[in-house]
Amino acid sequence: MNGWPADFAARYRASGHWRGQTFGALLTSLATAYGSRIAVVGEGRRWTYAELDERAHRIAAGVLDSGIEAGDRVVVQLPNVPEFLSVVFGLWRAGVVPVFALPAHRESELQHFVEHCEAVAIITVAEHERHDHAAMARAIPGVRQVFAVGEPGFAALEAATPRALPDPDPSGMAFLQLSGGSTGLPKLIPRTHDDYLYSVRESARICGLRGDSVYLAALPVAHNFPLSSPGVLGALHAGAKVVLAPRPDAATVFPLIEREAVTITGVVPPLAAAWVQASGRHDLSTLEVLLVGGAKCGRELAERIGPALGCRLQQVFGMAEGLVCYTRLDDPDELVLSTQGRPISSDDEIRIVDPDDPAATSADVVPPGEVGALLTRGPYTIRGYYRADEHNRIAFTDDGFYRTGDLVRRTATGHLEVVGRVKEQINRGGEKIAAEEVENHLMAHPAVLDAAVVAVPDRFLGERTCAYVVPTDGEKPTAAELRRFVRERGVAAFKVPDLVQVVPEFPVTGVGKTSKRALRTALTALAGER
Ligand code: AMP
Ligand code: DBH
Repeated sequence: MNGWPADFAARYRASGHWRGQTFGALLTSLATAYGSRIAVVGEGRRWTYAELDERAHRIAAGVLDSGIEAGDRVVVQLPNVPEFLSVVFGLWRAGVVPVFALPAHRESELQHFVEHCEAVAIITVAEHERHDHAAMARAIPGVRQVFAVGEPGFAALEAATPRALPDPDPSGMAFLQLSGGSTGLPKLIPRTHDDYLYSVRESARICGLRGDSVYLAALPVAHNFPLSSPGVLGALHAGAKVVLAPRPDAATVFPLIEREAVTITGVVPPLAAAWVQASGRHDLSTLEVLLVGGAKCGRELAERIGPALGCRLQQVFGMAEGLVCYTRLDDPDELVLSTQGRPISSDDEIRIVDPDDPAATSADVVPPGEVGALLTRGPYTIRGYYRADEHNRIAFTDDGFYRTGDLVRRTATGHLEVVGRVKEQINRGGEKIAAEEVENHLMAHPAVLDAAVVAVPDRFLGERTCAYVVPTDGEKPTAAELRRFVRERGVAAFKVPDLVQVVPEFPVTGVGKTSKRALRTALTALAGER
């Protein structure tokens, strides 16, 4: 199912990338090696590797005792709490497949995840940021069970008696990660123990993680970046300490960096800018590396990070579908400031192809140094989304390359510079929004005839969303009403359009399609006037 062809799989095994180890087995060996070391700090609690190991054993048993079976899917919507780790390792040990929802997701997204993978349960938190997650989860149709951290049902999972469990297949689906997507609803990304562990292991090495490193998760930990680049998993792999920050703002994070002697963390560019602004009041001298990624880190910001925060900048360009690029810690400054890094693996295959042809094949490469659309294939890049045959025919080439939708240029050193994108997605400070998903919500409004959602340049976030709306003949809807309408349909707050423009009609392209390029140009002109 959606797997790598046998000859590729054999090659990745032969080169030692895929080692046949599961995450559950990894935790067992970590607990054996570093039992009494602190593994995770969060919410005032500190668990050693031995404790995390035991909690994961209990949760694995508790989940199976509750009737959930190996192979079942369970949506996990947890904020940055230590239970994220005990739950996810517990599910992995039980052979149950976690689906990583973000804390910002609401009814519409959760329902889609549950339906799409026929999830049997949701593991969430009773309340977070004044939102009743447990009630939200219980209202999702088709969910048999909801376990919420802070409620007795979850405590029962944690109190189960550990027992020996068969180790799941390391080459099978370990979890479903989310894609920001560019069409309709978010796609689900099937990752295996073998492929993900390879990217985690190499990320830990490339980011210089050691046993005495302290990794701080500032972004929501279920996101691929703080989970695996090198993330909490990379930190644990190295026997380091993980610190979970409840929120990413400087006022929350800086005291934690000081108190826990944090050495490495990762942020999106707007957060990096906010941290640079706020620096000076706290002792951040333990910080060695700041990873910046998720959206393009401009040169100006890149130059300010080292001096302001007293650490080395490491740019990261990654995607939940697989490919992750890093600038290396010993790269010349010029490359660190001006590129988004080079791939983890020498087996990551990169093709930069004709950007004007959405059906360009891996053979349609542009001349060296020119901008093109990035295609990639490799030992930790999926060959297809989960249960999405139709979309996969567009999103992957016949020979298995993933069409990232990103526009890049490659330097002679093999580093990639991200210069834009061809996919219909808005990158709102690292939060990805599929234009079509928001358009569909708007079109559900009775006064909306047509909608087109595009990115508008923003000084702080890089991009914000603007929804152009053509009304039906009746009364014109107001911008405020449409924004409220989208919010009330139960979507993540970051997807609610920042701007709404009601217009009589859309500009069209030569073939009669809505010209999003013309809409964007109009907006850029508008932004220039303000
Ligand atoms: P997703 O597929 O939702 O995991 O989002 C991955 C996408 O985020 C990439 O395809 C890029 O469009 C974007 N992205 C991630 N890191 C960077 C970066 N450092 N610079 C520019 N874009 C990035
Ligand atoms: O944006 C991303 O999805 C991302 C950014 C940095 C990512 O998935 C990653 C590193 O692994």
